[in-house]
Amino acid sequence: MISKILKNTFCWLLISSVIIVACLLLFFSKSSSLLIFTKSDGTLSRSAEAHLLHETAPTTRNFDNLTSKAVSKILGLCPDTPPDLVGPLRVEFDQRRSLDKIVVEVSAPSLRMGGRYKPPNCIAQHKVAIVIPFRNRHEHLKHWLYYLHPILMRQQLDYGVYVINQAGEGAFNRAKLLNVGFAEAQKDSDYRCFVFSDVDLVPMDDRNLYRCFGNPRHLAVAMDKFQFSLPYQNYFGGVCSLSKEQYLRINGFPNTFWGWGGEDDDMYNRITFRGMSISRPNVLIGKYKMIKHNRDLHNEVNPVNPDKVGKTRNTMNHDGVSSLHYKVSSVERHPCYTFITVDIQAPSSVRG
Ligand code: UDH
Ligand code: MN
Repeated sequence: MISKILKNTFCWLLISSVIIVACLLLFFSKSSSLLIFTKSDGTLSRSAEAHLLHETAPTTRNFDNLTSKAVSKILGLCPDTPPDLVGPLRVEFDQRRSLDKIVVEVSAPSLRMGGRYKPPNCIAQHKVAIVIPFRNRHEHLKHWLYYLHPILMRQQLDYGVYVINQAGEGAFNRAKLLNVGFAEAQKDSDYRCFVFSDVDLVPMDDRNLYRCFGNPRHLAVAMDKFQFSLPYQNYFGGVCSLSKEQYLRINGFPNTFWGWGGEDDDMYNRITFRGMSISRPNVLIGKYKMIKHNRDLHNEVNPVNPDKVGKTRNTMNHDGVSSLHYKVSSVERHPCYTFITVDIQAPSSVRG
């Protein structure tokens, strides 16, 4: 009898201590995720690498299954220079593309719904949201997806593609849509870096890295439409990248530039007024092809925008991500992009 009671007590003690140990293990593994540090350019620090190595190491998982499969799960940080880049690329826009075909062509086991991707064989150093301002450019978007997904994969980024679609027929506002993309992408994941790209621009060299740097980066430095050179020294249009810290330091993009022109120059001013400079690739690596198009309806040149660029110093503190108001109409997850339709309270014409 006594031995039975002892046996039962021992069993209960054993079971409860196993549960307590399991709970403690779970608690410490969760709280240690707070130890991930990122630098101002959005990259992971070495302590984060150590942590991630630890987290993926089989030692924290099942000791019994220390098989070769488990060993292959020990991932290191991806190298600074991605090993599979090919350099110059051939980019052509003459054929019409089918989205279904693109989905098959760019598909990779690690590409998930909504256009989210992580490199399968290493831990990405760069967690990047790609934000595209959009309205009624579906043909352009297909070319962009077809070319960019393979490039971004070769660059070993942990990335997501966010197409921010302006609802309605009002005046177009590229910069406000980009602010919306910054806010919306972060609802998905803790992005550290943001690449803002026009839908009609495709890089002609995969060494042009879609990541963040010590200063805000201008990527589209040599477009075909400007004879493969900068149209002027302070140009910051087309494609750029900013870390979360850099973006917040300048209060993001302005919200008040309706119609075409000026918002990129305002960004240039914001960056220099906050004591930063522009980082750029060289003109060989920074070549871009733009899909030829006419000016869109409701995105006419706005003659008041250049005047506004003269006032950035006064406006930037109260016109930006801090004063951003919009309403999400829908969020659609497609196989290779997330499509977010937003009402940005647009006036009916660019002059308000
Ligand atoms: N965009 C849209 N829909 C629009 C307007 C703009 O999606 O209706 C987005 C798109 O991502 C585009 C970006 O905003 O790439 C910039 O607009 P844009 O391509 O019109 O600007 P860009 O400077 O062209 O390239 C200006 C008009 C050029 C007319 C040339 C006629 N030969
Ligand atoms: Mn264009």
